[in-house]
Amino acid sequence: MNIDEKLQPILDDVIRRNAGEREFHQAVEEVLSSLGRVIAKRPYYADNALIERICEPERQIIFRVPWVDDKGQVQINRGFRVQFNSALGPYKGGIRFHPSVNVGIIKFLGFEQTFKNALTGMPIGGGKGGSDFNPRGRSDGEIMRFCQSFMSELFRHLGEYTDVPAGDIGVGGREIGYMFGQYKRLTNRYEAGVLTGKALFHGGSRARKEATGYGATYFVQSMLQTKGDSFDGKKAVVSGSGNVAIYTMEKIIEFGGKIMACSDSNGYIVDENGIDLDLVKEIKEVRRARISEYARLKGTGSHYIEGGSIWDVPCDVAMPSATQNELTGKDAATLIKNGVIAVGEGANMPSTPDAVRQFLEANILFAPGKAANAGGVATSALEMQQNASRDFWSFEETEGRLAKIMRSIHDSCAETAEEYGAPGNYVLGANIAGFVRVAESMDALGVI
Ligand code: NDP
Ligand code: 2IT
Repeated sequence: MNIDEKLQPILDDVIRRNAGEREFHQAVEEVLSSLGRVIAKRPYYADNALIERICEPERQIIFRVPWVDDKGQVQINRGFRVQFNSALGPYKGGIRFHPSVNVGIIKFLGFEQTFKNALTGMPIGGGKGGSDFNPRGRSDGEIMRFCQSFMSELFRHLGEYTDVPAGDIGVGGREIGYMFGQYKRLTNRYEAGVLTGKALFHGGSRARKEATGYGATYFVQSMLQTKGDSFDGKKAVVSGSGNVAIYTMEKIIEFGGKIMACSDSNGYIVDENGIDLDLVKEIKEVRRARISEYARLKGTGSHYIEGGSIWDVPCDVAMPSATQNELTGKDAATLIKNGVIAVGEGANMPSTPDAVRQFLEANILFAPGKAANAGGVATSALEMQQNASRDFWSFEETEGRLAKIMRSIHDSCAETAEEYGAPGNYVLGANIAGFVRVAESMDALGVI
């Protein structure tokens, strides 16, 4: 990726001051690579260290999370919350529980979240949190005690007008419930707007669970429509089999597509008859088991491949929906060779820079995560709106709003790309449109 000579020193500084934070460097480099055209047109954006300030989190919190496992042993994990930018609203972004979590990963996610949230057009700033806790194989009691300990420190940094977490990898409705329960005990406030992704009876929003996957599918549908095309009859491959992947598959099937494969971190399954989503839901949402179970239970027409790359499975549409850097340059070359026409990132930064470059050079319709997966956080903002007004909307009402928001994000990325001389480049469009909104807001707030 080429970077403007005025922006290179900013990137050099970020790399120097955040040593070893590889994913954070990658996310900053990707955004800065898009901004050369903006400062050429509007040089004042490079004044007053505005871009440097946007690359520096407002606040970073790191804390000890002690808890007792089922054997009575004391365990220690590390908790994080990076409150990245509150120019547009309270910090907003998910919490990730995964053994790989470190400060660099949370910072990359918080940085991406800032622009993503700006793209939604809703009043939310950017933040992200998590822990290196590994939920795999832990009992329900252990998960609850961990969530309670995590919230026992985090609660003092949150609030419906301050910072509003939600789920991410390893954090779903169950974990949000335990964290909300502990927050409520510690504060003696039924402050529903402090967390999103809650159960309906705690003030959760209908369609929040489905929102990220549905939203990503709406975004890809809008891209296909620009070419007079649709999902109908298309073969799709969706990596992962968690929250985002499951509801991406559900919407693609509703739109007439066929899912060829999905995965977890151990391997992937292929089903020539199209993935049976009810079975995937049973395995993942109910039994919390491995995806390899699918081939065992389903039998004919399906098989499981341990390890390997899911991107070897030929498809028209690829939706990486598991984790960062899961789709490499080699995978992109395979997908292009096999005739892929559209790629939509359900996960955050799932394609490596080399993969993104190849997709753009091959003129593949490519939707970057900060635009394509913004439906989750946008629906979180709708949940906050319902909590603030003590209202509950129907599924249809909420999904209708989500669909409109995704259309508007698509159009603003497409129009921005066009305005800056790169029609069809949604990466540039998303980075510039998100940046301009954050920059304008920060500038108007004085030196903050
Ligand atoms: P889940 O925990 O529900 O599912 C994650 C899925 O990805 C699982 O199948 C998991 O497999 C797989 N996975 C996780 N880590 C790895 C890894 N290191 N290598 C290979 N596979 C892996 O998480 P979500 O579906 O919520 O999140 C998926 C992605 O979407 C993340 O990038 C997240 O940041 C992003 N996202 C999530 C949103 C949300 O609302 N939940 C909103 C926007 C983006 P296994 O079970 O084996 O670990
Ligand atoms: O990456 C993301 O956008 C999320 N994990 C959802 C954040 C949210 O606050 O709903």
